[in-house]
Amino acid sequence: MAAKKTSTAFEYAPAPESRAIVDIKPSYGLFVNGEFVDGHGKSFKTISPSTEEVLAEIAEADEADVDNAVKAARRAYTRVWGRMPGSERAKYLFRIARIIQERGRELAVLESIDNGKPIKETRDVDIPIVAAHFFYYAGWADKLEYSGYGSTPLGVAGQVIPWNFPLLMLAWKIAPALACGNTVVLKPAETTPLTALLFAEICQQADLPPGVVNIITGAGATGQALVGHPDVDKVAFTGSTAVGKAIAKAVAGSHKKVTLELGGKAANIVFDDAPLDQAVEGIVNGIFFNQGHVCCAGSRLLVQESVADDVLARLKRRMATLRVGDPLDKNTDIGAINSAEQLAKIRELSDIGEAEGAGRWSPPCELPKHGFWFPPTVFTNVTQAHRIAREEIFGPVLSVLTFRTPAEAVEKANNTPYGLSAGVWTDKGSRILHMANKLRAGVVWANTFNKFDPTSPFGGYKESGYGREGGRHGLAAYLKGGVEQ
Ligand code: TAP
Repeated sequence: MAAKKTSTAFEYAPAPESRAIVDIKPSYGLFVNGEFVDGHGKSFKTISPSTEEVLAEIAEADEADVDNAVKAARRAYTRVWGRMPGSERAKYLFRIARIIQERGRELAVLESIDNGKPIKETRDVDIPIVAAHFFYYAGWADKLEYSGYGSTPLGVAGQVIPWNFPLLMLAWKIAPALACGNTVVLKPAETTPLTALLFAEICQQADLPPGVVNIITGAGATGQALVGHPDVDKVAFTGSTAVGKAIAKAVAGSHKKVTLELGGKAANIVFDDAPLDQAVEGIVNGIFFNQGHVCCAGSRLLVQESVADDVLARLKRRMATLRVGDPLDKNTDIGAINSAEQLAKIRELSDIGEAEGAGRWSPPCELPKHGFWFPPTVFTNVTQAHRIAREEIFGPVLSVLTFRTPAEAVEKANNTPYGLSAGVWTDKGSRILHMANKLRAGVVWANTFNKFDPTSPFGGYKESGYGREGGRHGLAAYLKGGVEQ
């Protein structure tokens, strides 16, 4: 037995937000059937977007690896998980939730390093909501007969997630799937695999039966092999509308059930009777939270003409206080853009906005020399025809449009192929109800923005996808009696 370590008051202990509290291995295999195994395919590097430092070498699952993972999930479903009483499954989910809380700082630091998002967000938003998701669905596991969707699981779920909320998207996918008695094979995004791999270790720590959760890393081809695998019963995808459409076509005519959570171009609507300082906080949170890498980001500000100049002046003052920089600095408001590719897209669309005649403004801000960065940016004099008002930029870039009447606000807000979320700022309760009825958006926030809770369903209309995640509705996607809405 190792000698017990004695500690003195002066012993060095890494600060809770420091890099030293995470153990990043030089290389990672695939997590299949409860253990880490070598892949048959090649490997790729994951880098820190704030420094461009190579963090680790990651296995790239090929078709044979995907097949092994699906087979492991099928075995675990047939022999163990699909037969286990819900009350027993709940114990594992509660255990996972508690370990996530215990290892919360480690998960938060690792997420900030691999994704680039500020530690104050990973620590105070992402990871607490991840744990809450597991707690919430653990509570459902033995009460499925009250769900309204029956209590029969589907089988094996193939899940593909994006890079903007790596662990949170994993929780949205895995917690309800497991609670309902399904087993899963999940593919994290290529640029952010590390917290999913740490989650695999947490599954081991929780003694989750082998094969119930399998994590396979890789790029788009790995995701394609997973969703196309004939023994997958359920496909759950979060990502771009383009890939979502390709997946819908690929699974059309098969037995597979599909949930798609896709892009957005949300309107954040500010009426002249709104508390303006509060609204400005909501605008900032709506578009600069997570560098604007948010599917439901309030990327279009619709402000009533009579207060437009006032709101814009306040917004610019507030934007000048935002700190851009090191994701591990607790004072950082805006971290790194997730990849060079994403930075190029943001730059391209912003340049197009300028070329199309909109007014571009960013506060003076010194960006770090290494890594991928973009300053908080606002475009004024934007019209509905401008590409920056129509296309998802997925970065810290806000387009400002104005309106005179509530009817005009509704028309402009709904004038988009997307329909994921919207925000309304007003003092009048009746107006909130009226707008919520008229807006074609899955979520409408009133006098707040970007609020997430495991008990609330989340999902889109139109090209933002179909199916709901979260809440009781989120169970429908993983039970035989559930119909996708
Ligand atoms: P995508 O490029 O669509 O990638 C999403 C995931 O799909 C990644 O894991 C990706 O792998 C994989 N993938 C790529 N091509 C595939 C294919 N042909 N078949 C199967 N899987 C494939 O999106 P992204 O750039 O990572 O994420 C940004 C988008 O996600 C935005 O449009 C955003 O709005 C949307 N999003 C939506 C939501 C909700 S809840 N509606 C939440 C977050 C993000 P690689 O990463 O390795 O390419």
